[in-house]
Amino acid sequence: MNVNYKIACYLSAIFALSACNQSVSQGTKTTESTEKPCEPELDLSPEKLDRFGITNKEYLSAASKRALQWKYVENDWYRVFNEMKPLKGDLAYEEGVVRRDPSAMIKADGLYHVWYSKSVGKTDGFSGDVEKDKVFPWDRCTIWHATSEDGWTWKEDEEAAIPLGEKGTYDDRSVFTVEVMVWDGMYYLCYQTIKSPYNVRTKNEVGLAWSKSPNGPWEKSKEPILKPADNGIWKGEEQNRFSVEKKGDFDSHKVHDPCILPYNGKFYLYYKGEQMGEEILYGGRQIRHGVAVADNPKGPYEKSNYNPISNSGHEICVWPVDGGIASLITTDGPERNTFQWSPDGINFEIRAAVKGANMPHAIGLNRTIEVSKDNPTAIFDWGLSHVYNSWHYQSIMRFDSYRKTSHVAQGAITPKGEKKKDEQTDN
Ligand code: AAL
Repeated sequence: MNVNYKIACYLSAIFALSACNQSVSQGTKTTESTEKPCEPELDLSPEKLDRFGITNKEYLSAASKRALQWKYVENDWYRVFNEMKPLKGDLAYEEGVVRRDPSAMIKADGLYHVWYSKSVGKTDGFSGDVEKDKVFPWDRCTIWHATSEDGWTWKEDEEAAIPLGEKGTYDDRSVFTVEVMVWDGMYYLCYQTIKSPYNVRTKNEVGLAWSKSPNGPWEKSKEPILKPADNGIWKGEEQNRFSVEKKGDFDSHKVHDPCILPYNGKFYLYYKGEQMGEEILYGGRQIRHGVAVADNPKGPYEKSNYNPISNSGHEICVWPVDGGIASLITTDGPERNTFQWSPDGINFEIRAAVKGANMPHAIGLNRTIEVSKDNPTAIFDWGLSHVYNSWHYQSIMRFDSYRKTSHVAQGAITPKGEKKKDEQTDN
């Protein structure tokens, strides 16, 4: 028996993963196994078979086998999102202005605070002179701050919270997609950075700024706190991001959407990685998530050996709950539109699917809402996200959602034995 195959069977038995009927690929050579295929251990108890409506355990379809391996099938994480609603005051939609990628919302001095990317003017793309043009809506952005008493009407500061760095520095072209962390009386903003020129092959990094007050002034890190892996090789000189000799790690091109959470006495910097030579898989972009851990908020951040920690998702949306870290996986990959949870900040499992309709894709979580083991997704009651008014202009809007744990017709009896009254109270 091939050694790799033996190991795969052993691991699948331990973790009850589906490594069955597989062939083992070694470089270009693929060996069909003649051994009896290894099968994951399945719970075939009468209760389990009855719950999943499986009539005959001798005839298990691939779908039934997968269902029997699901780890979490309860409904306590499920959410339904309503249509997003416009904000008022300075964050109402403004023609000619991009406001996007809001940070989490926090409360200080009785006010809600949010930070976001802001730029002006339309997007030119990459076909002209990238030294002069605006290549993306998030190009030539600075980071702005606004406050609100009620989360609806917002007042924007007169000046950017985080301006561009001086010419020649790592953040001289754009600073954007910001997140906030409050720790030990200090405020930290982490955000994406671009150094000019902004080409399709330009590497994207992450910067950090800190202040004693949410109103600044902010002191910026002299160097990025996170960089893409340096082990991919471009093919040729043309500005083509799909053409590579070697792709390198999952984050060899860009590190994006940073979000730092204090966790287990350390600081976990979650981020999205983009790989050189990105592919389209499962009908979505090849986007993955990673984490880097530090002893101090300012770093140094060390990438986890377990990266990538998600093979699906897009913008990072993570929050602590029940002693672990939860994550909303959106947009890309086979596990898109799922809530996931990990007991250790690294090993995430699916807890629920989320209805895609109305689901915001660039969520700034409302960190003023408390979550609990009993209502782990309460943090989605309301918060901020952005919408594309057009490719050129985006604006920040307010989302809200409600918990849904059963599917009951109006006036009928709920699983808890109560009468259902209206659409939004069937939990
Ligand atoms: C978003 C985010 C990052 C990207 C761009 C702006 O969806 O993933 O922020 O750089 O698009």
